Amino acid sequence: MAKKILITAALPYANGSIHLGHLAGAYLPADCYARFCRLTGSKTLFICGSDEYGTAIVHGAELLKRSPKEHVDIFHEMNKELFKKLNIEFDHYSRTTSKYHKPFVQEFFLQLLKNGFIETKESLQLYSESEDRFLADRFVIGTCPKCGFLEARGDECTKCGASFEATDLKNPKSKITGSPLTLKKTTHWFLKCDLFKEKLSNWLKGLDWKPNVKNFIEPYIQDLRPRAITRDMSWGVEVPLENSDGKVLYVWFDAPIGYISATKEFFAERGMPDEWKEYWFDKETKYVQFIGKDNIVFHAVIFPAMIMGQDYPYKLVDELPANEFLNLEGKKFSKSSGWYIDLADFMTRYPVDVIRYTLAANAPENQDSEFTFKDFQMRVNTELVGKFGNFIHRTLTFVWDRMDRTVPKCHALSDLDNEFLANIEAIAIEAKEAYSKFQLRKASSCIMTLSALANVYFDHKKPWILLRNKEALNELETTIACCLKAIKVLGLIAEPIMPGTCEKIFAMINCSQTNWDDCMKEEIEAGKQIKEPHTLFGKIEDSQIAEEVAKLEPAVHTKSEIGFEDFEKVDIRVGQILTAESVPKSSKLLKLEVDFGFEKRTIISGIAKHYQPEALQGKKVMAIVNFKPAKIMGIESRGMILSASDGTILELPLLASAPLGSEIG
Ligand code: B3M
Ligand code: ZN
Repeated sequence: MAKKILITAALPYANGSIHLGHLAGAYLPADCYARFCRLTGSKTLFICGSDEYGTAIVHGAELLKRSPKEHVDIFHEMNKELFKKLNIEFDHYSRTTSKYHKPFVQEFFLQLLKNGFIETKESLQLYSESEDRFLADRFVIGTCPKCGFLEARGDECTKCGASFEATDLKNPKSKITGSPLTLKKTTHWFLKCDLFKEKLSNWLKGLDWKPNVKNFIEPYIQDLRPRAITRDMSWGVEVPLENSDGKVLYVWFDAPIGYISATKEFFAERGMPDEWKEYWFDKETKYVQFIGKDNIVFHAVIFPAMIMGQDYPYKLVDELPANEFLNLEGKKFSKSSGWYIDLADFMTRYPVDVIRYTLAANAPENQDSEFTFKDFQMRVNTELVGKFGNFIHRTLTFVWDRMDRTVPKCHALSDLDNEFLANIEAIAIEAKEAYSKFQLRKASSCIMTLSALANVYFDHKKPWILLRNKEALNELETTIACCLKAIKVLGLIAEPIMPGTCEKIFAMINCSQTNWDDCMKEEIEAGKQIKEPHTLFGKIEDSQIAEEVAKLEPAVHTKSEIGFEDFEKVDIRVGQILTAESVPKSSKLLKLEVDFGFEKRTIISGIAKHYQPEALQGKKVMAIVNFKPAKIMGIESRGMILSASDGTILELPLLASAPLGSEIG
């Protein structure tokens, strides 16, 4: 292990609360790794913070009628609190609105400019005539230029993971109003990413990263072009140049620099203003960035290029464990459609460590993985309660009740004891290697393998029988001493994943948690008293799981907000159906003659599957009368009848006595 380790986890946007997917993809693996590094005695620094600029924030704040600052203040605190409850132990959790951040970002920009890596260009950017402003990134939706997904964002496609400029989208529209956008000239600063192609390629060749990361970025580097790093808006780090009013740096330019500014803040606040350089300027530092796969390009290409263009020797990332996505019961997590688990609420019902363990055991390391409630219940009931908790509890209650609460001596070892102890050693080595390679699935399975073996050993040795035979006292004591050793090692190898539980385990066996190697070497002193054992986990009932599943009702997605002036444009009137007949060659359409009092009109309506023509005669309905006339199956239709439908059932809202032609509003 390296002596000094710098760990960062992607800065979450302060635009919503983090969910299980974020936790599984970045924060839990990072926290487990940080805990593991601390356990092995490496000097470890674990840095994170809120990402507080960018269009996603401005958009989120606008929707909730708050200022961006009010908005980020709320979510920064909320996420910080959530991380604390989840036992994600950052050394420092900062934010990009911190006073340390802006000067750092501006300095980065100025050095890149001085070194010839930034150019200004007048270019065409997307402009909303109706909102009278340029729109970028998350304010824009359109068709992905790579995969054709219809709802790609202005800066990335959530379907295929492509990253691009908003102007690359086909049919770009305003996310707010849905109206099409035009192109308008504006001046921006561009990072000449293409100048770094060779350097990036050579650097990447020397790295031993997961194929999913390398395969993704190699072609990306070959295709690098200058990239706009400024935006026309007011929320962000201002461009530090004259005549740049209304321009701020793009959020993906400033955010990664947050890793450095947060480190500086951490040490500055502890009275060591230059100590951050011990991590960022020292080649001996091992720098590990934990991210989700959607953040690969910026961490593996753009931020490294920005660093390569600096005069100072900032560390480039050494390891980039980019995880795939975690899905929920077969679908993507989506707060807006109700398909998500509210973490704060979930933690009121289940202990943090069972959540951490389940996520670690299902970590989306090499492919997308699933969180399902059935699996959650199985992990808890079968694995944590049935294997891990059961072994620890049966051993400790035995010592407490039958052996005078005292740690026994270890006498001569039988073959079985030797085999058991060798297995404990081997599994601990395997777990150590798994943690050092960011393999949480493997580390979790080591915990369960050892628990299962230990239960088999206990069953085989039958200490409750040995107890009855005075001559077997040595064998009994040796058996229990071996079991206590197994508990200690379980407490060690599970610590990065279940820190709270392992603290309890160590307290019960009356040992202090030391570092990895010492813990493996030191025996638990014979003659020492243990503390009263308590069960570590409770079972999850089927009824609880059923309740959780029922909560996953997808919420209704309403259309984007409109003002009264928009509604006023729609002219809805009361009309009476005079005649109705089916349209030849169509199973869906009916041709209606409707009397609005001031005029009779022909309207084609798609209600044939739900109404017999004769049943409609004389009915008073509502219709939009200023709808553009349209030719449907060769017939001109002048209006649209309103109906209620959930996609299966359709019903016409009918009026009783309102006069023909009355306005609906
Ligand atoms: N906030 C993206 C995200 O939360 C972004 C990460 C920044 S890391 C410097 O997915
Ligand atoms: Zn796409």
